[in-house]
Amino acid sequence: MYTQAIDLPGQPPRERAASGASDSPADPARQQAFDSAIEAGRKIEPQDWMPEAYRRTLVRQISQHAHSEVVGMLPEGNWITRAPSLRRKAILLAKVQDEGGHGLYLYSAAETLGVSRDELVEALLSGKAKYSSIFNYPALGWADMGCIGWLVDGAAIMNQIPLCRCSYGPYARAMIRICKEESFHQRQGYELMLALCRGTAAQKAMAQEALDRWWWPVVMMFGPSDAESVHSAQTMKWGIKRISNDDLRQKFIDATVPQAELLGLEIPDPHLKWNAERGHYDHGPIDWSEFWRVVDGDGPCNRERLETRRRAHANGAWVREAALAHARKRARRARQAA
Ligand code: FAQ
Repeated sequence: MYTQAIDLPGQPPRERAASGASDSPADPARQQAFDSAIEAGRKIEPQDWMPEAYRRTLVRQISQHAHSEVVGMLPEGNWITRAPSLRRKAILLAKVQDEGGHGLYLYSAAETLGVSRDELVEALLSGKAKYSSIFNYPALGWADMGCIGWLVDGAAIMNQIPLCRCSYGPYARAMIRICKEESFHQRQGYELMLALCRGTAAQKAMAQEALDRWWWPVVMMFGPSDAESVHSAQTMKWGIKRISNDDLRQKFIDATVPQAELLGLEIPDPHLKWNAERGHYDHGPIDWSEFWRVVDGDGPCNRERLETRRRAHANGAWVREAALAHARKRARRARQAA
């Protein structure tokens, strides 16, 4: 994986890709063109003028998303060598590779906004950048592979489908492909849960125990309640976010309860109840103190996850150096041949 922009000799340094981004309110015509595009549902592309705050918000969200995909490889990656059959191993391997690919599309989408891969990776490794809280929980047993696919990918799809309509073109297009792959991920997780739940009593107990641990962290994945969400109002105005955190959380719960019933598993929420008047499930209170503790770096695996990423990055230094040397050599040869 390249983590550096390649500035080849003789070429000017790479220009900021989103060259139109500006803090200056000076040009009302450009602001007007941007506002009209957003209102009309037209995509904003890297070469278009955009307000600096819009650019920064996208860099924040897309890079957090990319980091989540990359750190998200770790809980499942730990289980590849312990998969119980060749079929399960092949599925898990493919899924984890897909998550790595999602990270790459998303870093590329963020780079179109004028940040370098190096800056983004450095923000993750230094602990400055956020990534999804969910990946700071441990995967303790094989049933966790089912729960991650069924619930974590299920929640990810719920959040990402509306992002396919995001106002920023490169992000929206990346999400279309990612959602197709996430759909396979969710289905393989549910199928794994189904196999466990139709298996022995011990296998079903494993599935229930994993659901008991993953349920609330997944419910929290959608982010703080709408009342506490600092970014939602503006990102919804800009057409980046289309559905609020609480509404997505509700959609996820409504879709997941019947799936748990089919598995014969019990969701660990004594307050969970169908509310015919609202046409939705009511759920119990969310422990937001746990959510913020994990987001602020003190979850069960935050330190371990960052250390693993730092080690992997250091161990991959020789690959990046070799790839850059190869690219320079090819560029030199191309110039000589010209
Ligand atoms: N974890 O004002 P809001 C996946 C932060 S991909 C950590 O509501 P916003 C695939 C938030 O950043 C999962 N931090 O923020 C997979 C902000 O902090 P900041 C990732 C969180 O941006 C499956 C602050 O709280 N998906 O699972 C979380 O409007 C299996 C205030 O919050 C995406 O990133 C959290 N859960 O809404 C991979 C989707 N929630 O930046 C492997 C794109 C909130 O001011 C295996 N992102 N925060 O310092 C989004 O849709 C949004 O960014 C939200 C948050 C909904 C995550």
